[in-house]
Amino acid sequence: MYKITFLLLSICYSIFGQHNYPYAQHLSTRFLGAQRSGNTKSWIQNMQSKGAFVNDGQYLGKDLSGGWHDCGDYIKFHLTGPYTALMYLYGYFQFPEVYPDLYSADFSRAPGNGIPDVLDEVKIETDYLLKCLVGDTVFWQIGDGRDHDHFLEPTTQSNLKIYSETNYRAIYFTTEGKSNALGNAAAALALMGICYQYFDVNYARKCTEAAKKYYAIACINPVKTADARTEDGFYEWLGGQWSDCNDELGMGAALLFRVTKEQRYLDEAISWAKKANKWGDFGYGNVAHLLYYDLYLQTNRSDFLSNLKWRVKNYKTEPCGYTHISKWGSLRDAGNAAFISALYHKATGDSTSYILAKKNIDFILGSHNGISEHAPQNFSFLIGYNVLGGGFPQFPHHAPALGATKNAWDIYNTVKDKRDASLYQYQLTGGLAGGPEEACGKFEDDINNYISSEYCIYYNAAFTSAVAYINFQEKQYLNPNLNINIHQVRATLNGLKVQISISGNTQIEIWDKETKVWEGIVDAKKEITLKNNPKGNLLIKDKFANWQEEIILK
Ligand SMILES: [Ca+2]
Ligand SMILES: [Ca+2]
Repeated sequence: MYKITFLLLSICYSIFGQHNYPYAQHLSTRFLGAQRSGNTKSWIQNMQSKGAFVNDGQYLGKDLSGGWHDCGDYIKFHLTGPYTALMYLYGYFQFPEVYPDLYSADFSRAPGNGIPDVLDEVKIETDYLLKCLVGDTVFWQIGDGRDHDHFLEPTTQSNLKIYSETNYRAIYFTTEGKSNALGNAAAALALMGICYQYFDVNYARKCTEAAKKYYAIACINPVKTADARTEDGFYEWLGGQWSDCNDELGMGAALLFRVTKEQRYLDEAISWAKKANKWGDFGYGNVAHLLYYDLYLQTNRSDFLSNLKWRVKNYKTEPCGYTHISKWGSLRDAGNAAFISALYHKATGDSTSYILAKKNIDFILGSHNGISEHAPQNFSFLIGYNVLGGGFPQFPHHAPALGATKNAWDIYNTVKDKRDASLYQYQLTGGLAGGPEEACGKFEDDINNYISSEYCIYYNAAFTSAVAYINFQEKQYLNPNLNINIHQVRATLNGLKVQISISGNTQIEIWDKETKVWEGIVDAKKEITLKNNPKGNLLIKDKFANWQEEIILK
């Protein structure tokens, strides 16, 4: 006889059609939890650990811990972090209906904390942006190239004395300019000031006040410093056509107008927008097209819509099904193209732009006939998403996922040479791969290939909002009021049968002591047969919503 433990959960997903877009949106949102720095309960560190890089700022007498690590490394940039926050938030701002609340900020189990998970995730970064503004000074980068000499898990690496023989990381600060980075920070905080007011009005106000200050500092000598990125050397290619900061300043001003209603912000936003780079790509160096969209909504001016239209109508798709723009981070670009096309569709109803957006998302999720040896037919480039059954990447260039506490480069080389994924300590669930290096070829799922196989916060950013738009458009809402039940466990000649019912769908695992005995997606009612009789009580886990429950066997 088995005593059954009943479980009621506020969780569900829905499958509509071939892909499971709500599930993809959830995975790509929760991915941000792997990038958390400081003592912010990253799910890719031991939860018992006291965090990593908790002493950021300490030698200046400041607490600059928290925020997001950039990619598979541990540097914190004001260029990419706030941009990422802005992209995630803008989707929520435009279609909040499709954003679920499945967990709390520290990944405690469902039913969540009453706050959409996307806001829980973004608040990690906005908390950090608030800390980094001290009086008239902004601390705009923490850590630098010395970080890349090591590949250890976060807590271990944060104890290394690699910064002038200390473990106090380098901190870069300014009292003017850095306008692309600070403009993005102003935009992200202003939008948080709008989105968070329904959950904590005081926090929202704090964000708004900080946004004003970031914007003011960014406006001091903006041209002089926006392209002088010699200190860090990572994003220095953002010189040239990318050095334009009119787009980020405009975005900051446009969103400040939304939250403050002070006319000067709108006037300034329009003035920046006129000077922005409308012929460029849309992405983390250039948010001009999002600015045009936002100003079109606010002013109804057709010139802004025309600028947006030019960008969208100049996207092409390759024969294999997606928009390929550059070798490095090609799926980041595909996600960007999808999001800006989705917004154009929202503004105009233009069906070809919606089709383009969806083609890019579908490609990323596995709708293709094979790209390379490592990306066969139906291979999904989003880790953990395997709805079409073609698999997903196993070898991310990502130090926290590798999780080495010592001899990291030895382990790295073994993973590379023997293609041994079992040496990773964590699955980088929700991470979006850099992608194919050629239009329809050369994708290497390889820890040693940081072009194909790096994973960054700003790769997932616009992609996630594009997926959310598909959910919005196709009414694939996540309903947080449905249940999962374990309602029958019985022994048979073929093994133990566990029957589970669920109103939507989720991915679960069943564990027998230390051994995973089953995993898969459960939707509606499912009977799972375990081949061997369990040694003890079974544990059923949903690692995404972070709950587990014992099935007590007597
Ligand atoms: Ca939540
Ligand atoms: Ca720019």
